[in-house]
Amino acid sequence: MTTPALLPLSGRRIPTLAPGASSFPYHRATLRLSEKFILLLILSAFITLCFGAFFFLPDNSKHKRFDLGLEHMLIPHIDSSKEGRLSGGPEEESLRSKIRADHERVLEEAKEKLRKSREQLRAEIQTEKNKVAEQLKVKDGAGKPLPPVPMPKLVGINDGDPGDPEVKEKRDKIREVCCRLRQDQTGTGTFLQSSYGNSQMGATIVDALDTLYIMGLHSEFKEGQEWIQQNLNFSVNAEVSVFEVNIRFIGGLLAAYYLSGQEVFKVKAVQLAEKLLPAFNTPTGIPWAMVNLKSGVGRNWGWASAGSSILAEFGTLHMEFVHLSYLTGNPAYFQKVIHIRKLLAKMDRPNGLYPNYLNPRTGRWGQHHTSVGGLGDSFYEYLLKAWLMSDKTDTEARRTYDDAIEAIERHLIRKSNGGLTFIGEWKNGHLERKMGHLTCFAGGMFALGADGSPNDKAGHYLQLGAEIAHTCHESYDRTVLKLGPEAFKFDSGLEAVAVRQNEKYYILRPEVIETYWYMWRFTHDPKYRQWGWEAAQAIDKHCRVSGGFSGIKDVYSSTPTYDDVQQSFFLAETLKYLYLLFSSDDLLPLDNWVFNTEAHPLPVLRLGNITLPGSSAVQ
Ligand code: DMJ
Repeated sequence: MTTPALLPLSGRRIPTLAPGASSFPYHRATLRLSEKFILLLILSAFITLCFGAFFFLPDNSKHKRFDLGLEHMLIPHIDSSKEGRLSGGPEEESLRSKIRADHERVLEEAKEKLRKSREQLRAEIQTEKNKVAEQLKVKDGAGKPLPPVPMPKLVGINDGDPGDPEVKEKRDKIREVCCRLRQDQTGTGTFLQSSYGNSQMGATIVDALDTLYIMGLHSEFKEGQEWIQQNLNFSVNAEVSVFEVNIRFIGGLLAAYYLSGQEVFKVKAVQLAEKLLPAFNTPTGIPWAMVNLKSGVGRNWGWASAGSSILAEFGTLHMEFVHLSYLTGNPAYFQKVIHIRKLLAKMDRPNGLYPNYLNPRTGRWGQHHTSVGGLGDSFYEYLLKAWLMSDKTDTEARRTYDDAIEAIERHLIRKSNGGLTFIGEWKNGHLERKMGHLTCFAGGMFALGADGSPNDKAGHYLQLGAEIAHTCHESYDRTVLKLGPEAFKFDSGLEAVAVRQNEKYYILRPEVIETYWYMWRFTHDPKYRQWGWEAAQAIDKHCRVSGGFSGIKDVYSSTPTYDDVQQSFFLAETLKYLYLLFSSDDLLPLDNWVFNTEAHPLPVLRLGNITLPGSSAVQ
């Protein structure tokens, strides 16, 4: 008989037994099977016991079993150093109720989230993301205090008392305007509203700060400082002009820093400058005209020729950016502006003139229009001031200025039939015999640049400055209100008068008074104070309104209508230049201070022994 083969548990085949042979191997296999079965039973009983024990043990023993030293992270309210003291007493009870409360709160929050709209949730997520990004920036060092740098020699922060009581009286009246303006506008609550940018950015208050300081209005200045400390915020979803933000905000903050030594102004200036840097991300490094402060996306004005950037905008960054590199030790700012200069130096210039438009994608000029007024003006001003600000070591800037002015004199400056010197505009090979109020600043620029001009032409440029001052005074004097129009002609028998209705307005601009002040400083001819006083009186008589001062629409009409805007440059420039005109010359002497194009004074950097970061030398 054949015994069926048995398959042991292991699956190994057991040899078949012959009849009469010993059955031992068969028994051994049967026993092994039952042993394993019993072992399995014991094992499962043990596991069941352990499992049960886990559930019946007190809670704190469970924590001990899983103690990987992470409890302070997983359960933040457990202080591991006190763990040994938890023994089922009131402390443990309070811990339990805390955990319970936390769970309930999380549950509530989850329910709350489910009730919110998709947009709300998205906005919340974005806010969280921004917070994390800000924290990371702080970790990366963006929040670190700025490195200490030697303060340039600050000369002439004094009262500037003119001595002469008559002059002093006039000066006091100008100061009163500023003071009264502060009081009026506190009443109406408009002082913090800006005529530029959005209200969170407070253009007027930033632009006015250094004027308050120079006038000795220290409690008003302090108030402004507090507002800036608490409210000035650049993390706004706003598209701003790189140029305007630079000259008004960065210039204003830097001047306030140098005058007062208060760190907050420097820190804010640097924070804002960081927000402008994305504007330089163009194929050529010529910045976009506008940048969104939040997204960093840049673009140009729709009206600019062939998508171009504007000469007076990308060419009016140098002073502030050099100071930013000086104060932070970060070469990025300096590199951006020196790159612009190098790029311009390589370009062909029609008749030696700089067109107002340059395409930042192609690096080519747009329309061949050249102006020393709107769209061109402060580019020339900053070449001269870069040289002055570097303690006259930046000779490349001076050479570029001299070449540009030579071409301007050859092609743009003429005498009218009535003997008035004017600066026209170059449009596609043709001279337009029209001068803008903005162009009137050039009188002051020529006087400022006279010393140091080539071929000993200092006298010539001082004279040119005087002639421009005279022409601009005529443009005021030939109006009904004794305030200058936006643009005036020298054509078809016209001499320094506006023709078109849309050129007859006066918006509290400073350029003419600015030129009077420079001319006063260099000549001390009393007529400049007299002309300045005429303008001050006309402004007070015709532009003053209940909440402050307003632009007017027609300077040839005896019944003025208002535009209802008080430009921030009225406080930054017009009132400041008037005040300086009636002060002594030792208040902010021009050997030590250079005024940016918004009249914010920045100290001369004695670079003789200093090398700016990122440049082997400034030549
Ligand atoms: C100011 O903002 C600056 O002076 C700028 O350069 C051009 N002009 C305005 C005021 O008129």
